[in-house]
Amino acid sequence: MALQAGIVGLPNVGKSTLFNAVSNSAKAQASNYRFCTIEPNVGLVNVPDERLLVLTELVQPERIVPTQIEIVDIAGLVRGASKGEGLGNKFLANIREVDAIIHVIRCFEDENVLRDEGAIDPVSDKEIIDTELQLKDLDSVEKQIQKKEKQAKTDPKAKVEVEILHRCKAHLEQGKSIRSLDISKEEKAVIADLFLLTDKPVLYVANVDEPSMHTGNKFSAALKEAIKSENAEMIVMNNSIEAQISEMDDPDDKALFMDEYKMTEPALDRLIRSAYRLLGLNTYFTAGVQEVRAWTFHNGWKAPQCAGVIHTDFEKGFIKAEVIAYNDFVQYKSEAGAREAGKLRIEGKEYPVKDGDIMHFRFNV
Ligand SMILES: Nc1nc2c(ncn2[C@@H]2O[C@H](COP(=O)(O)OP(=O)(O)O)[C@@H](O)[C@H]2O)c(=O)[nH]1
Ligand SMILES: [Mg+2]
Repeated sequence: MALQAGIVGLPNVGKSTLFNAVSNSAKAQASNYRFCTIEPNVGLVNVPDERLLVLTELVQPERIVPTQIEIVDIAGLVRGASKGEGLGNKFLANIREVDAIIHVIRCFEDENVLRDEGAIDPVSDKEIIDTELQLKDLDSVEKQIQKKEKQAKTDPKAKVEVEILHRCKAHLEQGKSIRSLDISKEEKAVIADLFLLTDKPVLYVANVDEPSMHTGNKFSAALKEAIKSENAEMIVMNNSIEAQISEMDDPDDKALFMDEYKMTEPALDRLIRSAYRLLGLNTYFTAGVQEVRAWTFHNGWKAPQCAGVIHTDFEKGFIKAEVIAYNDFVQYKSEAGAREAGKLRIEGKEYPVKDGDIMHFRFNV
């Protein structure tokens, strides 16, 4: 059910270090929350949300349940992967399964950490990975063109599809990713079942050395410049420090350590929140004395569909929803307080749920 973000990048850029940080921090939370390592390289991690803490203060529930996403460590992408280098095809298949990509790029110098690609060069590193993914997509698109061209002789719909596929092909051949192709929603449906790798939303992690973790460095600056036109987010962080933080069990030690590095929160939290947004996800809450809980829904979902996240019966038997905006709940301190202030709204089937809404569903069974 949880959506997946896959960590990709060249070897020795800090992917596994990042994954370990994710997985350690998830384990640390495990006493309170659900956590499982689904496979050695897949971890389910809580989405950090301040609002959950605020609601907990107000409601004093027995239990707090955050919402989660899955993070996958996808190793083995190297130059030539699209031609099968370094088990390339297997790893590209793994990327096909994820919903979003976290692209880690080395922006630190360290002679002790091996590197095949010469001097540190984040822009060229990014291009190597992009090229492999684009070549693989080109493969998929060309195969599809062959298939559709036969149909196009008799089927006008297939003819239109072939035209769209040719636009994709030309775009990829120019060394561009499908996510930057100017294409309408309807046209996009034609290529949806190809699960093109370069169509997936991407988030860049500039893995910098410790002195640059707050400011970035010349490498991360170059990367930022290179992705300017992509409208993509870039997070500057030091994956080694994150891994160290995640290994600390004692909260006081952790606070002291972070203080020393002038950090107000682990950069990992920022990363997970960004990945969550990248996946197009929002959160609504249920807030009762038994449980304060965060639930994930997709941008644009209406009340019944959101109710279905809790249970399919909630969606099928949906009658109405009682809704309190997060800020109102906080201002009036409780459901009763918000109700008295006239801030509890009754909403029907057409209500588009907003991020932060506190929901109470009424339904028939
Ligand atoms: N100096 C430095 N070394 C790092 C950093 N992040 C990771 N490393 C080291 O780089 C090596 C490769 O890291 P790893 O996470 O295994 O890379 P992967 O191949 O991308 O999974 C390990 O020895 C890490 O300790 C960093 O931010 N700075
Ligand atoms: Mg690794």
